[in-house]
Amino acid sequence: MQDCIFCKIVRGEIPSAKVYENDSVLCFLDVAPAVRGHSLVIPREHVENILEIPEDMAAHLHEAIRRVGRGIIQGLKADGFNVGMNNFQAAGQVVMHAHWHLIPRFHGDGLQLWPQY
Ligand code: D5M
Repeated sequence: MQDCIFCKIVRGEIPSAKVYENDSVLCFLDVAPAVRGHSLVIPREHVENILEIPEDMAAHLHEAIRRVGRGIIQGLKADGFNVGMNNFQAAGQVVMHAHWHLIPRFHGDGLQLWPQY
């Protein structure tokens, strides 16, 4: 996708702070982090949302999310992490290239990411 900002990151046309990559997946730091280490995991191939992700791609993404999550726990000494995804504009998706937010969490950090039900 020519104009997609995450496709431009995949192609190396705009810079990113890469955290992890393999043949099918890329992970880089979010430019507007909720906390230090807030990372985004994306498929290299352009798909808009979770409904468009084929099974084989889902397996690669799942494995990458686990790897980056382990890195957040071990590298940042986080106590936990949130995995979140916005799908479609109504749910807050701004970049229309599927991506997962990985947000490091610390005991007592007071971060409120989603409404409390
Ligand atoms: O979140 C889209 C996220 O993408 C938002 O947290 C900012 C981030 N973003 C946007 N542009 C960039 C670049 N160039 N580098 C890194 N991060 C970026 P959404 O779930 O679509 O609301």
